[in-house]
Amino acid sequence: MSLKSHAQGSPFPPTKPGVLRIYSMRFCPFAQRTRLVLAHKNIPCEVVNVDLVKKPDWFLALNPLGQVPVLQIDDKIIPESTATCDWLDDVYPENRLQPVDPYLKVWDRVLHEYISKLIGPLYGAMRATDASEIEMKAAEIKKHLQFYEEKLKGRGDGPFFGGSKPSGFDFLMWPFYERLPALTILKDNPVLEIEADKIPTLTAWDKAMRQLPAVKNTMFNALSHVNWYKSVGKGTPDYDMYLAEH
Ligand SMILES: N[C@@H](CCC(=O)N[C@@H](CS)C(=O)NCC(=O)O)C(=O)O
Repeated sequence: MSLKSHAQGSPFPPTKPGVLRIYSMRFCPFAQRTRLVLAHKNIPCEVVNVDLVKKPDWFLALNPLGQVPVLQIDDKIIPESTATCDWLDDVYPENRLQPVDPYLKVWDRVLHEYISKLIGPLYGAMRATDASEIEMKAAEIKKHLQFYEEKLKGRGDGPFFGGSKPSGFDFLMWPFYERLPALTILKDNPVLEIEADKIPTLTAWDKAMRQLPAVKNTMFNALSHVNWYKSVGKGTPDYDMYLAEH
C-alpha cells in the first residue's frame, strides 16, 4: 500500500481479514512509539498514513478524537499510543517489553506519566517566539532530563531503562528525545542544546537506542525534523515530505 497520506475525500483502503493495520502519520512521535514496537517485534502490519489537517471521514469514524496512532485488526480498534504498545506486547509476547517485576512495572508507568513534563516544554519551546520564554522552556527540559538521568542511573548497568534490552518505556520516551536536537536548530538558540556532560547516562542511552534496528527503521534525522516543523509552522504540514527516501 502507498505510504502517501490519505486526505479528506480519499477512498477508504479496504481491510483484509486477519491483517493488522496502523493509521499513522510519518512525523508523529506518538505513532512512532507504536511503529517502534511493531518494528522491534517484527510484526507485519500495513500502514495507512493520514492527513491530520484534512482528515478523511472514515478516519474520524474510526477514532472520533481524530488522532493517530490507531491499530485495527478485524473488528478491533485500538487508539492511544500507550494502549497500542501494551496491546501489541500482550498479543505478540516475543521480545517482551513490559517488565515482569511489579516494582519495575510500576516505575515504568510513573516514568511515562512524567514524560508529559518533557513533552510540554518541548512543544512550548517550539512555539515560543521570545528569548525569555525559550530560556524558561529550556530550563524545564533540562530539569526533566536530569530527572531521567538519575532514574536511568538507578536502573543498574543499562544501557536501557529495561537493562540490557529495551523496555516499553524506552520506546515511549525515544520519539521525544529524538526531536530534541531539532529544537536547537529550529530555534537557532544554543540555550536549548543538550549538555551531554551533565547527562552521561542518558547520552549513552541515546547512543544505544540509535543502534536498535527499530529506531533506525523509524527515525528521521534532526534536519528532516526541522524541515517538517517548518512546514507545520507555515500552516501547511507536508505529510509526504521525504517519502521517496523514507
Ligand atoms: N494521546 C495520544 C496523542 C496522539 C496525538 O497527539 N497525535 C497527533 C499527531 S502527533 C494527532 O493525531 N493530532 C491530530 C489532532 O489532534 O487532531 C496518544 O498518545 O496516542
